[in-house]
Amino acid sequence: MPASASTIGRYIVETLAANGIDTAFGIPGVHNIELYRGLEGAQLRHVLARHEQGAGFAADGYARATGRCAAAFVISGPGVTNVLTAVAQAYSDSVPLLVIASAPLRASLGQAWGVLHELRDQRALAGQVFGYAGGVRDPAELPGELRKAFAVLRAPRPRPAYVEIPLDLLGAATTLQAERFAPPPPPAAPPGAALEQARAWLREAQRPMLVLGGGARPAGAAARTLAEALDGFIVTTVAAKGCVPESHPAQLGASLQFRPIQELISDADVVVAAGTELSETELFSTTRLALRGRLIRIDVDPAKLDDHYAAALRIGADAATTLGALAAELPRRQGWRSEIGDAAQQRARVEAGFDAATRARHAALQALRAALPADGAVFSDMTQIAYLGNYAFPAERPGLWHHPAGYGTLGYALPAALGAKVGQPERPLLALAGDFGVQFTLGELMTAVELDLTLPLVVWNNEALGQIRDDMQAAGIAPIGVHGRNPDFVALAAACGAAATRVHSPAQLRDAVRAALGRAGPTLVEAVAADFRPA
Ligand SMILES: Cc1ncc(C[n+]2csc(CCOP(=O)(O)OP(=O)(O)O)c2C)c(N)n1
Ligand SMILES: [Mg+2]
Repeated sequence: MPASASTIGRYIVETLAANGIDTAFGIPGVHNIELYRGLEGAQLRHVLARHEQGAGFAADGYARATGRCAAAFVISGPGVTNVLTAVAQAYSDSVPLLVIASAPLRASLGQAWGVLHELRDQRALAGQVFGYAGGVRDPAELPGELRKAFAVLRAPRPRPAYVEIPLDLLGAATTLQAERFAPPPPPAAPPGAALEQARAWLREAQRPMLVLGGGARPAGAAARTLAEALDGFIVTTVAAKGCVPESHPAQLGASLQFRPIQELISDADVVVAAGTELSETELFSTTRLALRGRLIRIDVDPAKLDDHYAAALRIGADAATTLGALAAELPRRQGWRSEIGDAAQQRARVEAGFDAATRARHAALQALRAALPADGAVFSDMTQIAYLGNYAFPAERPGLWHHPAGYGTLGYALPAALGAKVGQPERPLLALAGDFGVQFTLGELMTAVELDLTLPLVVWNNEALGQIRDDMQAAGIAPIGVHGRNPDFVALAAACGAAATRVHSPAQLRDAVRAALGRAGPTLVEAVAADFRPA
């Protein structure tokens, strides 16, 4: 077929490009090669991943860094099942990414013929994990399916979306023309009566507390004004980290995991929870906050106005607009912050509980902060240093610290950082993973080498599945399955064509990361945790 002929595959690529998608992370296979026909001339860059899970995480990191959606191209069957873990991660953190998958021949679907890459019901499987899972059996359905997928990607609370196309359709000729789908309507304005009620409660409140989640990331300025007027406190989830500068006297940071802060929230007489599901993933040692005050929930997602935390007042609107409207009409007055001490004092209470191992991790996090310029960002994995970093990595603005908070997936950091770097080549970024978690997706180091990405990969090596070892110890369980053998990380990275170094102190870590940020290509920096001392 001449390259100029239009096929379903080309129509899809052109539709993605027309709707602002400029990057697809993927792995081609015999089922989806028609998606690649003519790709060399399209407005869409393809990045070859080493595993579909890596492609999914990369698309997630791309979206978190840039605020724009990327695609993942995967084959039927194993390509789909491999990407699902990354999709579940993106779903739980409300991150958009678009998966375009092939499916086997239409005639074979649901027939159990045992065709290549067969799943019993691939689309139904995807439907359990994506925000929208569409599929076409007739080309005429394709524009509608893509439109529905983009509506989910662009929704006020975005989710990942999926469209599958059987392989016998992908290469078929078509007259369909790529179109730009209209953006979704803006969310509804907060109702006046609800705003009045909220103001009345806030005017009376002695101990007001704002809890800001990912949906309130753009609401930092309004939240700050409101907290100042009320003399109250702000706590954020990890997704909202830094949306109000963490040095602000009202800002307790992403500290929901700590008992003194949970108690402070219990003591509050009004809690304004904006753009957050108050998830147990933030709380670590408990599954539920004990709220005694009035709870006002603000969310664009109606399901989050009233779940296992029943709200006294539900405002189904955007956090920035609502907090802005509340802040505009509240007079400044004295509240509990002046009485019990500002955020610095509350943080000191939290940090007084840190043991020596935690303080050593703290020193390493300070070194990472010192090595990065002000806009430098971290993509972290499920590792002890990152659980602390969720709180302790200083963030004066949003978007500096990314973590697989909602689904808690090992192997996130490296591919997500890689995807972010593809989206923002000028932005200084690093990946931070544990010695075990990094091995889940270490194959993506080759992707970073191939793309010559300036990307430090810091491996916090405590020679263990450290958190699980500590949990077993605390539970009186013998430490089985928590001391896997590690590779020589430095030699392994060198064999991949990356630079690599081993460090033993915060100062060495800082200098190694600085050097890594100054060279082309990735650098693995192995931090020997046992040698790190408290500051
Ligand atoms: C995909 C997946 N499998 C298993 C787990 C459970 N898990 C959470 S942390 C962890 C240990 C990670 O070890 P490492 O990366 O070395 O980090 P450390 O706790 O030692 O800092 C495990 C197995 C998980 N979160 N995700
Ligand atoms: Mg470890």
